[in-house]
Amino acid sequence: MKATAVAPSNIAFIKYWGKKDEKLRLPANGSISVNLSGLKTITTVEFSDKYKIDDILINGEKRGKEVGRVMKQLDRIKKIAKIHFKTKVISQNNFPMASGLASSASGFAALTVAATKAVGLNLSEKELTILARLGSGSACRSIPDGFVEWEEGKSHESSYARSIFPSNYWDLSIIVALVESRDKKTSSTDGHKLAETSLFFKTRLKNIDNKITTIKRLIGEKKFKEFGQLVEGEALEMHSVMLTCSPSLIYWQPTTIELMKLTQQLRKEGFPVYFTIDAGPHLFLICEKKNTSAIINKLKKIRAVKKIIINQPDEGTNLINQHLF
Ligand code: 2P0
Repeated sequence: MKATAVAPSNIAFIKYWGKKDEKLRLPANGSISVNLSGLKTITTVEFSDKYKIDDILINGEKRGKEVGRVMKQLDRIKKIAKIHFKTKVISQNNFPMASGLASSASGFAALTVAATKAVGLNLSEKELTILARLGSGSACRSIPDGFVEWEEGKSHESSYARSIFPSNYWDLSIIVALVESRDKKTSSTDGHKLAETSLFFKTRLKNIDNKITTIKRLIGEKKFKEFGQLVEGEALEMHSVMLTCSPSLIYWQPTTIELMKLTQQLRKEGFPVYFTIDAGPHLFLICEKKNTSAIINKLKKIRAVKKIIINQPDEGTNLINQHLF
């Protein structure tokens, strides 16, 4: 009863920020994302009566803050499979742990796919996304292939993710510029709770379905410039909600703003590139693949950028035969 899965992280073009049901992790709105080829989690799970205690090792740490959430997710899966064995889990990210890059999406996607396989459940992709969502909302988007829509849904069963375009549909690069930050980060789970304290939140929700319809059309037509403008505006809109909630959430660092301005400057110089930002200080620059090296050369000149990670749209979560133990 052992299985291993590899899951990509994802970045949202239209963001999930705010929940309408905390416990079920039902989002306040639907979201659209793409899987990232350079940011992955690999997880091996084994259920066995040979284990006397649960043993969870995440990025080499026994007592990481994620362990409690991992145990809860394993309990959900054991309950469905009606088994009571103890569990061993080893999970590794291929991106730096201390970077502040979110790992809950790839982490809970890999855990859910590996653990359900290890207990012998044969769930459909849709069922896997519903289950992963309970671990971490954005994790549901890391399971299907390529460009993904998370249907908001009105109930547990109707809030799931599905692929809208395959990973090879559009040759984009998503370049992550890592920005150093010493601030203690407010977790996304805590941040979501504050969203509705912003006066802008209601207005955002009024327009979000239109945005989702538009972005799907623009991806479908591969209209890069209009797509990029919408994605960049959406990131700024989500951060406007964050900045104006109470207490205010300021995820940016001075370098974040420097990089936003660099992106504008690059456009003036004729490079079509747009940014998006997650719940953190890092910039995700989006360009057509053919322009990747030109943009990287510009980024390398910014001293405050600690590391650059290049991504292409990626497949969803897959089972593999190479186990970590
Ligand atoms: C997103 N984020 O759509 C948005 C944009 C961050 C900013 O989904 O509480 O870690 O585990 O459901 O999924 C981060 O939130 O929150 C997130 P939980 P999650 O990617």
